[in-house]
Amino acid sequence: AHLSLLSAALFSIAGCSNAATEATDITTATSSTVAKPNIVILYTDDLGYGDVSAYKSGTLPTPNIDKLANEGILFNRGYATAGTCTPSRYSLLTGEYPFRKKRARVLQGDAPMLITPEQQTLPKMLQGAGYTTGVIGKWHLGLGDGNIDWNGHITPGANEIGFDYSYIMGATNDRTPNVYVKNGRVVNLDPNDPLEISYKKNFPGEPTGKKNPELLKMKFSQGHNSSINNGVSRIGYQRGGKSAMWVDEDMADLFNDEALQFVERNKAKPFFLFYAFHQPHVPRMPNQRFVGKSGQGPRGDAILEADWQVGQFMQKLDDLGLSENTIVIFSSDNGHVLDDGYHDDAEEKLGDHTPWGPFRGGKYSLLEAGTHVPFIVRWQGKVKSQTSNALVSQHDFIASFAALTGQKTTAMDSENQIDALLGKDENGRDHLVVQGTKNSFSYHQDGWVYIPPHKGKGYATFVGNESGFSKETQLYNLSKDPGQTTNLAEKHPEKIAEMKAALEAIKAK
Ligand code: NG6
Ligand code: CA
Repeated sequence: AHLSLLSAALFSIAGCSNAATEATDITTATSSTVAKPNIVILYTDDLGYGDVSAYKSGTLPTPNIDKLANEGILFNRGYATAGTCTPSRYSLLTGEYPFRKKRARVLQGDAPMLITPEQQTLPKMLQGAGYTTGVIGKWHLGLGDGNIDWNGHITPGANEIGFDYSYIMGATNDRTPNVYVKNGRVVNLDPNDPLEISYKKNFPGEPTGKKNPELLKMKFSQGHNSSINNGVSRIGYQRGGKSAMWVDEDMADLFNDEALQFVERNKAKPFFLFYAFHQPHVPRMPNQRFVGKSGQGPRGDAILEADWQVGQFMQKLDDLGLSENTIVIFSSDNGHVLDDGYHDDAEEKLGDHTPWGPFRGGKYSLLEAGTHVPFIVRWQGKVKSQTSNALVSQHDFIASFAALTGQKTTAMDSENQIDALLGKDENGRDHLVVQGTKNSFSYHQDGWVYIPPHKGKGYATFVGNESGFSKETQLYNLSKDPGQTTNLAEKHPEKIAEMKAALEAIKAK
């Protein structure tokens, strides 16, 4: 019964009062009585809270993302579940905290598929609701069974965990293989030039960044000294597959075309699109059209390019008359980083810009800027323009959209926060666990954050972002001190005890 009430509530948001009166049992309702808007997640890679000008803390203009925010809900307290990519994406797609999955940490390009085909996922759940599902862009959740033949059918992959269509970069733009994989097959591969991948050793005679710096157009600062493609050395080795190798400067246009075509193909039926941008992850190599445009070097230019993609995508929805029937979410997998392995002037040309917003830390961090990310939801004509202070997390999408579309979820950590996500509830979650690197945790509750003592350096090696690791217990009152300047642990032993117990209980679940 509570489900039908919920659907009635949603239809009152949607202004479809006729549908609300018909919605008796949402679980068995026909498609005309359940809300089935298209759902799109625009997911950036390493974009900081302060990188979106709608948050008014940086100096880089992102007009298209801001427009999305102005027409929808700008969340001030939106989170990824981890300070790096793979674990955040794992959570977003499965509704599970990453610590529940052993291998949910930054994966190499030959790592086996992390999500098993038996697991429930956001796209699979939505397939059950009649959606056509697609993923375009960065994957980084592993592929295959541990013994991939890159020249054959690569499986299990995105298609086996709920995506009807996939056009992906398998890992990251700084890792081999530097090829796109479409529905389990490498795109543009010449069978006479088979692709081989290794993360152990180089293939004899192949150049590397370390041996052949003269071949590089962008120099590495740390790691990233292995195989070279397009004048950039990467992590990992590759040989062959030359006709399939990507050109970094064309990647945005390619994903943009793919995304627009996906929408065009599916305009007549409900679709879910996970559109995972590669920017501003390293190597930052935007198209020539954006070079020099930000005044902040390649990192800023890459963000402007991503902002352009957002604009193109929104225009397409408008052109097809889909804006009022599409929920668009914009977020990032983790916070900002400047030098993440290449000399690209990110630090030198930063100027007054503050990608970390008002927060401490950044990518890899347990502190706020690691996981407190841009978070925008727009449902044109259905949800009022507003800012929200509700605590929202990406791993709640699965339970929330299951509730919206009349499906069930088995995801153990995901909460139905559809009211918060659609601007009807100002509170959202009352607690949240987020992860830094090395199995470290922060626990949020009622505006406070507790960080247990953790071994390790206070700064991420080379990168320089604060890790948040400390021998001391940390406790911050985020509602008064978002910049985490004052550790209140000694003042509130009772709060520490309570939060510690709550965190342990969630971990033990
Ligand atoms: C690190 C890489 C970094 C980046 C990161 C993954 C080095 C020195 N650093 O190991 O450049 O690729 O992994 O980033 O190799 S993420 O956003 O996909 O999690
Ligand atoms: Ca990332």
